[in-house]
Amino acid sequence: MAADPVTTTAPAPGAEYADTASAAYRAALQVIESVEPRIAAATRKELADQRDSLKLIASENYASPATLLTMGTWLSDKYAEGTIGHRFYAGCQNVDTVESVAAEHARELFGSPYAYAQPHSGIDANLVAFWAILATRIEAPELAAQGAKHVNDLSEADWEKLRNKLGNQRLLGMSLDAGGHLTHGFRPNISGKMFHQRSYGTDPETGLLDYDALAAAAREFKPLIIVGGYSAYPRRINFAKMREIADEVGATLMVDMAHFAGLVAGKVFTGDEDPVPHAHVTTTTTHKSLRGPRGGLVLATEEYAPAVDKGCPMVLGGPLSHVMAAKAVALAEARQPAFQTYAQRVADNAKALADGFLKRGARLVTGGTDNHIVLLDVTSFGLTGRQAESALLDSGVVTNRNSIPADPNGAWYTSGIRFGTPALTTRGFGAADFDRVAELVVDVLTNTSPEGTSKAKYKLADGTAQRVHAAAAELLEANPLYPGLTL
Ligand code: DSN
Repeated sequence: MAADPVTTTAPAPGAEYADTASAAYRAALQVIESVEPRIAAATRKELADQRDSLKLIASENYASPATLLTMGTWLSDKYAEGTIGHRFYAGCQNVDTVESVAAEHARELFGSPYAYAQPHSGIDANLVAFWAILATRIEAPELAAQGAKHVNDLSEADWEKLRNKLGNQRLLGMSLDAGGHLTHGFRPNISGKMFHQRSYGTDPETGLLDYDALAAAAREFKPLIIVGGYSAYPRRINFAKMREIADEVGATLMVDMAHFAGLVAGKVFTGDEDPVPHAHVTTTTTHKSLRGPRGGLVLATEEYAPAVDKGCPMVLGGPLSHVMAAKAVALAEARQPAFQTYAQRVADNAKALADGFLKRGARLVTGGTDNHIVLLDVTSFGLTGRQAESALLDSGVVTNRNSIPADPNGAWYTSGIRFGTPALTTRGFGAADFDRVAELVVDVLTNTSPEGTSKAKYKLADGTAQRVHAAAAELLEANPLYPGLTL
């Protein structure tokens, strides 16, 4: 295997590798074209668009050709509900191999006693975790108390009692506007409906996670589950401290590391900042900073592993065996030393981007970053997040709008733009490039003005989009995506 097939932080892939991948994609596109040319065209166009834009969405990345190619096979055609060696269908011996290899790489990479590679996404991984915690903490003791082995052994009355118990548990998670995820107890999401939920947030002055307020909320609310982790918080978290709080109130600590799994895998977050040794259950996606295929993973202690292992068909549909295979390939890549170099560069580049904004007078939530996220408060430019996001897109800068703490514009229009460095770091961008990105973003935003009282409409000063597109093109050409890959 080439040391690092995507990033230029490691020896670039040899021409042979690029030629082989090019031939594979050309052949695949020809086959697709013969059935539905519009899909072949959209697939080609997507590569061109991704090559030609500054991808700064914090949750996106570029997977290696090996990872991508692994998904296009007949492994997709096999049903394999159940778990390794215990399936509801015959003929799953090769899927067993695939899932075992993916789980083995995940266990080794993250130092976890158990890994579950089946979740199709991060939300699925969180649902598996929730139900595994409920099964372990609520259902199993109730069955034992009734002398039953299985829920089907319960009388109707005891079953009703158990269902009421399962449906009346408490969850404490980070609020959406402080950077938490929808599945951390946001009321419109299933997590806010299946649990009595309460949120913890950040200090209004510093924007930093307030551990004392979190401990006070945990003591008062006594949740079954405390969820750690975030989608839009630009700082590291002390998971040892979170575990102490969870232990004090008898809660299970579940950490959703979807965003920063690459920084954990790459040993940028170690000790108290590595959630895996501290959490009872850790969930992640595989496609963000971890740079794998779209999908999820659950890691767990031995106590929770048996319940997590029942994720399919309890919560999940049949596993996507072709994607589990790609997870195995991407996790094997993440175990290479080059991935640690990559992960450190992701964090260094975020700092360079934040410094680039600060020196140009922009306001950042928490005043900076120490992970892969930079959250820019665009009210300082007189804009909503929606206006800023659109003006940046017109200029070839792809981001997403995001709420900021106590957001005056609500969750739809928002007041923030979230930036992330994983994708452009994969292309080879360094600190100087990210400083230039900050300059281009500030150029766009200072040349954008709201139209009337609309929170969506805006006007971009003449020539801005063209100027920024041209400058971005120089950066992108110097750091090509999939160098040598031609379709
Ligand atoms: N969509 C992911 C993100 O952008 O952070 C979370 O689900």
